[in-house]
Amino acid sequence: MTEYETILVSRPSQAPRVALITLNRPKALNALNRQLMLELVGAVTELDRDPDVGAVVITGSERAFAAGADIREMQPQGFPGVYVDDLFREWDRLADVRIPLVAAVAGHALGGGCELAMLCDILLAADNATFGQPEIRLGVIPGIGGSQRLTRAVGKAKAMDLVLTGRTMGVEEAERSGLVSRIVPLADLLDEALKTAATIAGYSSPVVSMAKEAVNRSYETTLAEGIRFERRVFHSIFATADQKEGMAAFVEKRAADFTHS
Ligand code: CO8
Repeated sequence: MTEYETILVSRPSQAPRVALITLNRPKALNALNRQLMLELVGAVTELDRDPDVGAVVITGSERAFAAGADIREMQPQGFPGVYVDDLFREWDRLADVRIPLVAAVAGHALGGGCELAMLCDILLAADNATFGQPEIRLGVIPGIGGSQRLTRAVGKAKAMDLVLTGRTMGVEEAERSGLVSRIVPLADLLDEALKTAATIAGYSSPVVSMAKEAVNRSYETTLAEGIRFERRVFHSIFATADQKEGMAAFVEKRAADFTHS
């Protein structure tokens, strides 16, 4: 496995077919600098191609999932540089992977940290998690999709409130607003995230990816197109061995043994 400096990648024994990525810049509250972005995107892309991995958990520390893009790194930059480098563009690659990403969020998830959590497919949050897009306080706006994904997740009223005031919201409000999938006690967060990921990884990988693709399609198209897309994908699944196995197992009253094919 590739060696990284800003993240830790492991394969926890209690969660078969699951990889765990831990953001690891504790002194900077996991601020997302360029190196971390490249390492994280590289690791996820590699895991996406690994047939032995069916889901990925991304987590931070108990104090911070990530306190945003690295302000110290951004501070000296000027327009031509950020434009030519297309600063933050790499993050988009996380939205393109087929493998499900489970965010296990504790502590601060601010700015780019909130945006990274929103790039994941399922967001489990510890009871100490806080969310916000405080960029306005720094004289900028969200730059990793926050103005778009937050608005789709929580609606215009709440997104405007957060993006224009820069205030932070607690986990209860975040769950009520539809940003968070589930709240979990801090002590159970990682176990619960690994369990969730292992459940997903136990299903048929191609079918899981199709389910993810179908849900994501709802963001990009009309209802009628989305429903046509879903039905075509649904029909195509009848060409998989896992559809045969899943339905046979139900009829025969036994557990399904998916082969991811
Ligand atoms: N970047 C760099 N370093 C950070 C960041 C950050 N985002 N957040 C925290 N740190 C560092 C601090 O500088 C400090 O370092 P040091 O010990 O060397 O001084 C260390 O982490 C610990 O932080 P604090 O002492 O501040 O810890 P507190 O517990 O007192 O406060 C907070 C925690 C509230 C999270 C506070 O650190 C904070 O407000 N952080 C910044 C949050 C923020 O504004 N995030 C948004 C960043 S901008 C962004 O994400 C998208 C930008 C899009 C721009 C688009 C351009 C194209």
